[in-house]
Amino acid sequence: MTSRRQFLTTSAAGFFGATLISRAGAASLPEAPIRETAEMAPPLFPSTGRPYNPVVTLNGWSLPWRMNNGWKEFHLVAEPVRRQLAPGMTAHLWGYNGQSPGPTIECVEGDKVRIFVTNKLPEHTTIHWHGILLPNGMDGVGGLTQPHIPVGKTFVYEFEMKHSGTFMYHPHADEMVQMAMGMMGSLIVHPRDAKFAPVDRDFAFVMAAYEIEPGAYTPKVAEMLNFNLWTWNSRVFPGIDHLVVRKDDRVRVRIANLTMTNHPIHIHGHNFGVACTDGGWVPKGARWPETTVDLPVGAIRAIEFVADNPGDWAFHCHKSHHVMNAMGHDVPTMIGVDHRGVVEKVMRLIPDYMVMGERGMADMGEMEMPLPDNTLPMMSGSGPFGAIEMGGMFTVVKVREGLARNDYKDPGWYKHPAGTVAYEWQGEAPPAARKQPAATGRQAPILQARKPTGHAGH
Ligand SMILES: [Cu+2]
Repeated sequence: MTSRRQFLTTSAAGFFGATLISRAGAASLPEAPIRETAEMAPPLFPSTGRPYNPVVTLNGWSLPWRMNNGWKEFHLVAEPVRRQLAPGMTAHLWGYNGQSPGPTIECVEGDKVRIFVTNKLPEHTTIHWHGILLPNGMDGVGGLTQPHIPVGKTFVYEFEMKHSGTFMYHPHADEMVQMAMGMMGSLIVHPRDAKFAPVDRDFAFVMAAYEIEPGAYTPKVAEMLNFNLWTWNSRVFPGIDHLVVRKDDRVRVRIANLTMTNHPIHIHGHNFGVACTDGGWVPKGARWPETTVDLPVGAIRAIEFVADNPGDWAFHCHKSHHVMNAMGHDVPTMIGVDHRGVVEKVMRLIPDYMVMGERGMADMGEMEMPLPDNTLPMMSGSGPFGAIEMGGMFTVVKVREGLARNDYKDPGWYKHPAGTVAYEWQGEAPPAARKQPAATGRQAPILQARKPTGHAGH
């Protein structure tokens, strides 16, 4: 298995399973390609098997396969991995074939699929194929439908893809630990009829949450609700790929939720319909326009829209504490607190003491604070007009005219036509007209600030 570690480049040539077949031989395990970067791979167009229009996985890739007597064979290796969450922070996670999440598996309705799963974790595992209608013994629930896959062993799953749609895979063994460590991936079954539900751009990602203390590398696996990193495909803003889209393209975004809470996913400048869930396609007449769709835990939604509005459009979870990163979100509320006179006294004790938050927290988006090694500030990232003040589950849909069909290169920031950007009022500001308080003789209320006592429950 020494060749297994070979590094695959992002060039399309590096991804053809076919080139790996002859070496592996028909009666042997298929090769298990490995990828060790978080860079978006170009779509993997099928060189064998039924044709389909491939998806693009945000900060990810699709797993090559080999055809073997009518079976499509994949090889997943469960193993410890290193994942860069964004520049400046790397996590020690568990995943598949070199990354967390694992590679996207793509096949076609009617395909007979054989998936080899090798366990290189320090404990046993299984894989459950979430949403797939399959024989009970292939469902991957350790102890219930199969023995667990022991350390060092390889198990084989065989089933037919009876229906198309958006699914996912994850362990059904020591779940709280294995999912808290990042074991998951997208599973796409394309329709056999290429004219069914065609789109021009088709994106996929899985949402995962981690609790990694600033300076640490490994998630706290016993954590139940108190996570501090909210990720799309184990990446946080500003590390999440932009969704580059040609104007008037029909766009699908397939989103799976393997965090332990719901996420209202919101797009700007467009509206969408939910075209597919992990239960199947939504009939056209049953879709309604939305700009936000709530994703329950353990659910998948594929949204579709026509990108008819050029620009850089925010695309994010609407829970504001899910668009921030690990460092600094346990500071007390200081709005309205007057620090004058206190700062010098504190600085005699703590020379690095900083006054923060007395006018709100926006300053933190621009502040160059000393950080411990390996963590990310609560809000970061910059745009053409300054700090974006986000983290976590936030990225940008870039709608541009004149892109080529499969061009996902970053086109840079949107150049707004003259006169289309919000601007400062240059005239005179009217005096603030405020009603005088009635003389009641009562004292003005005293503002009380209460420090937050933790952030459990999200
Ligand atoms: Cu969220």
